Amino acid sequence: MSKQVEAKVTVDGKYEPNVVTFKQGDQATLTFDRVSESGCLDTVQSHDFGFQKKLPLNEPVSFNIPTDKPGEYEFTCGMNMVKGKVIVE
Ligand SMILES: [Cu+2]
Repeated sequence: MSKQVEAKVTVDGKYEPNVVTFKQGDQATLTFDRVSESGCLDTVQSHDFGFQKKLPLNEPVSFNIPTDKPGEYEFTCGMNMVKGKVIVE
């Protein structure tokens, strides 16, 4: 059985943490919680995972993260300025 795991990233002018790690095969959820207006982080996107979404203030938004392939996957703000990383190992 694969394990269900959730990683939470607080969005407060940056991503905290900006690196999250999942194990291959886990049922992984990545949740962003934007808690301040600071910065340009009202959109999160990932070309690697193929998502782009608005992050309403204080309303966590979750994504299912595929973990079938080990590697490093990037997510960024809407303008590719602030970056974070998902590691599947
Ligand atoms: Cu930005």
